[in-house]
Amino acid sequence: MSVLESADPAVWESICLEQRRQTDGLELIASENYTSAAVMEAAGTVLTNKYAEGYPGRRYYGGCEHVDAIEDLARRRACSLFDAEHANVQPHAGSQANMAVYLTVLQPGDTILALDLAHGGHLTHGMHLNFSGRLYRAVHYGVRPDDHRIDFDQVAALAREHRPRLIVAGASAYPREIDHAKFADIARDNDALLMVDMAHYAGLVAAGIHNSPVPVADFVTSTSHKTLRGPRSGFVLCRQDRARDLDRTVFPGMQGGPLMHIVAAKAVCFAEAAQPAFREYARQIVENARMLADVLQSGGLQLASGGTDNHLMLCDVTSIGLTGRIAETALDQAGITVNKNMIPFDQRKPLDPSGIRIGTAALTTRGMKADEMKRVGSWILDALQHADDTDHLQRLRQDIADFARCYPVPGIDPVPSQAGQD
Ligand code: DSN
Repeated sequence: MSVLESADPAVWESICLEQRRQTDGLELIASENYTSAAVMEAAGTVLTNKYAEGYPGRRYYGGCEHVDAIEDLARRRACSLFDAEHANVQPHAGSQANMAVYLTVLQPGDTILALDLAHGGHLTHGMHLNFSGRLYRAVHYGVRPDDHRIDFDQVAALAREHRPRLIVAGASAYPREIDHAKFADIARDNDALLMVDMAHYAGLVAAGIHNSPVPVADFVTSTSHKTLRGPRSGFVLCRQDRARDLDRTVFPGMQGGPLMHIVAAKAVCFAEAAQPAFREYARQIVENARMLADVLQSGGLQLASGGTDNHLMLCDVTSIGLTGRIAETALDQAGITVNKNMIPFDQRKPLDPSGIRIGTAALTTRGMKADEMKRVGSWILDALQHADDTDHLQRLRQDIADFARCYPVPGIDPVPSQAGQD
């Protein structure tokens, strides 16, 4: 019996059930992944006990010599991985990373120009209920109606018209490679700063598969837990001349003590992402996404932009008579986890949109390749075609669990197959 099991059986039980869900299902949420056992171990250490307000060598607490070494490692590794001059690894998550940049360079009421949430942007890119939309004047560009690619003519026209202080590139639901240099040209032409939120595709950038925003952006923000496969957290990269202002914004400007156990886990993640094996992993994510997209399109699903260049795809399930909410629920019943999502120019509402978003980073971590994607794709189609047949979805769930258990989740002992059982 574990310590937690005896100390708090209720929490323990839910963790066990979640572990089982993660091993027995097909995790296709585009922003999720499975960390390595080493990252997980670092995140669950005594470092959670330590306060370390400040920065290495300049802390407001004693006893920081070891966490200083860890934060220094994390910063150096982040800079080396992304070829950046400065890294702040203290933001607790991607939202805080974005907030740090906004508070560094913007005053309340300043204008930001960012991708519309309904076209693949993020809440922190100026959504009206989010701090970013409440503190700043957000103007949004979108994708083109014909090919669902970023409409750079519109970006340039809006920049000329509104003279934003900051242009934000990057997306949460955009299946194509983003041309950072084009954004940088528009920013330069309009005396704007450029921030790239690469949270979704940071792993692809680290592996050299997606063009890097670091050489052309004033600030690059990211999470560490999506394609980068680290702990749930965030970080910011910038040039040396912005470092002091950025650091002062993060602490004392908006956060107190950094989560040093998570900073340590980020350090581990950055080292892992610098390995040749990670480059191969990232290449496989993209290959898997292309294969899955092909299978789904062959089965009658329409994909925004007609396919994918990265780790994710946006499927219009109204093309087979469903809604995003119904599709998400049916897939969940079958043990396939996705999220409902708006598609560009969606006529439906966010809580029941026309699409679902699917990503391949997590299944690729489990060692799945193109052949497995064919199987996964046909299960997705099967579940969607039987969205109102609970018995069918339950049978699929059993087949999927038997299959999924053959692909280990890092750090979790293999679960014996339950083939033949109820
Ligand atoms: N909420 C995340 C996603 O799912 O894309 C972005 O931060």
